[in-house]
Amino acid sequence: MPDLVRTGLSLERDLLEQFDKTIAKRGYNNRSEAIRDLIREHLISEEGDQNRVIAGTLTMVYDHHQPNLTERVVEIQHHAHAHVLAATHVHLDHHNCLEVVIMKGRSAELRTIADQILSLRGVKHGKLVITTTGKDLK
Ligand code: NI
Repeated sequence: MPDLVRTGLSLERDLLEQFDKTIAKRGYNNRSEAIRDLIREHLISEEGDQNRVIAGTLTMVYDHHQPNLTERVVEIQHHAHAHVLAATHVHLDHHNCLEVVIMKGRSAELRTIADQILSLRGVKHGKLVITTTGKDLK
């Protein structure tokens, strides 16, 4: 029997209702197992050789009316100019921007850049997708 720990979390009612609906569709019988799977997925995505040179795309949606946010996003990318190959920005509507930043560098470095941006207030969603540079694949 694994050593189980009970924990609690606070979140918006709407968010929890949406979560319950989506996990029911995917066949989960209970919320705990769905959250355990999310945690495992997160842990796997954090694994790997931190020194391996990878390519990655950071996709994010943010509200450009959030004070200083656009400036901070640009500043972080300038600071990381050696790793940022390109960035594309589209205006989704009056408030929301979608930006994709294409990067290449050591795994740990790209994660740091992504975390700096994703943790900014006003960034609504974002994800770093890591892929190979292709050199190690035939
Ligand atoms: Ni925009």
